[in-house]
Amino acid sequence: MLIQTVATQPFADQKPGTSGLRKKVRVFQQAHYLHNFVQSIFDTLQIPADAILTVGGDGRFYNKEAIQVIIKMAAANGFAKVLVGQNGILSTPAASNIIRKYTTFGGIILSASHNPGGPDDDFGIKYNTSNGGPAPEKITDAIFANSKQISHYKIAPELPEVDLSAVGITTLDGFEVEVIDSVSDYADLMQSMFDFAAIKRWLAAGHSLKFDAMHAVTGPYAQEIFVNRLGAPPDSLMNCVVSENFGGGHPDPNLTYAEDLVKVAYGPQAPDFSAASDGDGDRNMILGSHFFVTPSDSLALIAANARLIPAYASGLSGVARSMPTSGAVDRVAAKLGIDCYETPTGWKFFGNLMDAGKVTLCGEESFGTGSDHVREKDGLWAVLCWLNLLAATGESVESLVRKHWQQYGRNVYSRHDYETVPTAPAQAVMQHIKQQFASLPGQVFGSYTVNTVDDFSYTDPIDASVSNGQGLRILFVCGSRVVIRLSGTGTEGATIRVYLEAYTEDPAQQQLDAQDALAELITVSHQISQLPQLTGRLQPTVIT
Ligand code: G16
Repeated sequence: MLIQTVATQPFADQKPGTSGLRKKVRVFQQAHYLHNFVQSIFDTLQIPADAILTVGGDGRFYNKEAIQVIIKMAAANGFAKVLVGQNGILSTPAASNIIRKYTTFGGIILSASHNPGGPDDDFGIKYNTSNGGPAPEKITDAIFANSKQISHYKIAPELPEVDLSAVGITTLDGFEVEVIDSVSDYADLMQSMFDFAAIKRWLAAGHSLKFDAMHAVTGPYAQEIFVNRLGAPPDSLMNCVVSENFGGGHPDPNLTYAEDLVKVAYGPQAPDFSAASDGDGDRNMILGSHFFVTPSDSLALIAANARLIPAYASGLSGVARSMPTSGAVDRVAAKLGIDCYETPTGWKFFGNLMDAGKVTLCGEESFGTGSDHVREKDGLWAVLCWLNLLAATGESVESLVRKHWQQYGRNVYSRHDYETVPTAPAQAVMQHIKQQFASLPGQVFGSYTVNTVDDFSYTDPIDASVSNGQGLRILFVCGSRVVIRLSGTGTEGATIRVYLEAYTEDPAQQQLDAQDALAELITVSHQISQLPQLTGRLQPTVIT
């Protein structure tokens, strides 16, 4: 096989963010841009002679072109084989499963997750290691270092384009590309974990389900699992045909962007259970009839009731949450007598804990929930957890959550996002808070007294690696808190995230809408951060 070495120049902006490199499609379309990053990944790896690479993406614009390039570069860089999802499709959790099930060397996932797709929108690429999880920081730092000094990349230019539409094997000079069914391995895994018979009975008894794939990758997975295997009526699915630009929408399952589903869930014919997933299928939103479940509560509730799910019938080894996620799951862990870990934002921080057997369930406020069945968060898994719990208890979504609050108290929670803020004022907000680190403790703002302020730092309990600068925390004497950090997944300007949390055992307070219950804390967060004054933004873009 002819292997060409192509001279190239470094790009300065290939630093992976919270979850891989995410940029506008047009940035990736620049000559050599994608090639440089892929070579920078391969240069960090010691690739053995029999190494297999898993490749797949969320079906967004530029997915198929990028896959052809990656196949040619994998061949030139010494991989023996590439496993690729049919039509280039693998949801992120399905890719993680393929890496683990077929013990491949690692995988490349093409996705910008919940960000919009299309020629003027976003694309992304990330590397997952052989445990199926996103590469840890030491690898992403090495990839970035390589990208800054790259001088050439290797490619097999004569390898023919692979027909991604047909399942099968193509061989060339000993190098193999296998196009695999994107759905069946994942659907089998789900069927092995949950009580499908009970969920089937629950559906057959007349309970209703609505799932919104937001025109993104979970469409074919939902068809197979909910309709083909669980017997849900076909109209239980909406927006389930994968489109390269996600129907022109923003495939982010929250109350703002999943508005088609929210209208149904809060409408006159509201189903018993509604859910949505994002661009690459790792996020989830859970709704009951006229009722929204925060991701933090969802994690706590799944943990509290996990024994009702066959895969977790023997209990949990421990749980973990990202720092900005509410402390609801901590209370469940305390009651169960298991450990609860607090990590920085980013699923990659859960990998070591899961590999070491220290945690079974993990979750993040950013609509991510998952377990050690793969090493990514998993949208459809979370949906199946809820369906299994509804079937096993006979309760409604709302009654399950309200009973949980009665038992554990409620961590009233909300996140306010200020999207596409110019970088300078966003940095100014962070600086303004940091400048007050010494003076804030003890200060009184209305009914809130500041206890401590810090910039969250994490030492991994398994490999002792340290991650600094993971978010500013303002902790109040009463146990409430405000966390402010800049998103690491946006592609335009900065997104400021403000996380607000207050704990209450008062049944009357528990009934309040979160925005009402948190109103004073929101005002206090503005006073301390000066966010409205420094950014000119008076309202968040998205409230969840
Ligand atoms: C990624 C990460 C998550 C993280 C989320 C939000 O999710 O995998 O762990 O919580 O980004 O990060 P940020 O607040 O920095 O935008 P996804 O679904 O975008 O891959």
